[in-house]
Amino acid sequence: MNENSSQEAKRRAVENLRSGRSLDTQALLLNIQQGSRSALAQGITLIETGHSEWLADLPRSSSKSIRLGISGVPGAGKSTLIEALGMLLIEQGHRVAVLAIDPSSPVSKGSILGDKTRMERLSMHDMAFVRPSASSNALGGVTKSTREAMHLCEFAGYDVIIIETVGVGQSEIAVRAMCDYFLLLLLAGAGDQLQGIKRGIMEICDGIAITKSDGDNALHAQKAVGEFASAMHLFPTRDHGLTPAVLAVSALHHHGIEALWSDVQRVFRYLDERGFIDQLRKNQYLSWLHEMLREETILQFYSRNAEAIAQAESSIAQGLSSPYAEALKILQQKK
Ligand SMILES: Nc1nc2c(ncn2[C@@H]2O[C@H](COP(=O)(O)OP(=O)(O)O)[C@@H](O)[C@H]2O)c(=O)[nH]1
Ligand SMILES: [Mg+2]
Repeated sequence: MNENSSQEAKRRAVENLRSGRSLDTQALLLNIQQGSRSALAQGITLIETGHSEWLADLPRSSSKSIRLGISGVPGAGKSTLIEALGMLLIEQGHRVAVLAIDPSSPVSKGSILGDKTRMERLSMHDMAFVRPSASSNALGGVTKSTREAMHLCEFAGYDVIIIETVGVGQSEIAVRAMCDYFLLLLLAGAGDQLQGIKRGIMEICDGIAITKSDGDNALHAQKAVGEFASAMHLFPTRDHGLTPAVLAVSALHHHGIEALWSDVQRVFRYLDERGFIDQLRKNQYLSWLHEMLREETILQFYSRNAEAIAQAESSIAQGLSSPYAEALKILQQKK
């Protein structure tokens, strides 16, 4: 019953937003388009708190930004690399947006603050937008809010979108589906190199960067590059036929960052020329449609049948009826 009333509250909030505040969101969209970073941040906050209906006014994106996903365990050097790469891209005239996904909420609070300081130069820069999102707060899931935030960033004129994600699992797969290039960061000398890596993640990445290739670690990193490069041939080739590049980088010493970006561009160009990028964008729009339909259908169903569901809950709790019988009864009601 609690569930129903909170869903009802969300519905009401959404209704308010639709009717009363539609003018505000028009203005918000205009400000975002004109490059206001605070408007963009506000827009993403709305999305993350479950208010994304106003995105109906967002024109379909015609921009072909480069979407780069970066994954690796905490401490692998993601944020430091993104800062270095982001600054390089800005020098080249790009506008860079960084969205971070961290599904582990209590732990992430600290690391999110850490990220903010680690991307200090980038987040201060006029040509960059850094959002260390606490997406655990996001209603409707990490994927949905990140995808919507990404589109909003593109609407705001950012032409490189970097999505930082932690760990291996569901969020990796989701981010992979959203990105044109998926980069896996690995630390040399962090235990059993090949054995420790999940096959799955190797099969979905477009490139591997061995991080912190500097000082005493440089030799280890070079060795790891050789090992991984030959190991890549043990994996089936990606459906587009490219073998992932393996590179050594040092974000601290700005080593290998240009080479990394060249590889991203190489892969993007290859995919674009063969129509893969357009296909990817189309598929994303389709899954966006279906996710929204699913979500809205569930909300509507629960709201329409609130009374019957409450009755069913009570008779199941009292042992008078089975969930199966009650569910059938509700589903068969004509409304
Ligand atoms: N020596 C060295 N240390 C690095 C490099 N990149 C990151 N680090 C350090 O590794 C730690 C974790 O980096 P961070 O970027 O926060 O990793 P994240 O958790 O993957 O985002 C920090 O103390 C960084 O200073 C690098 O290229 N060389
Ligand atoms: Mg980080």
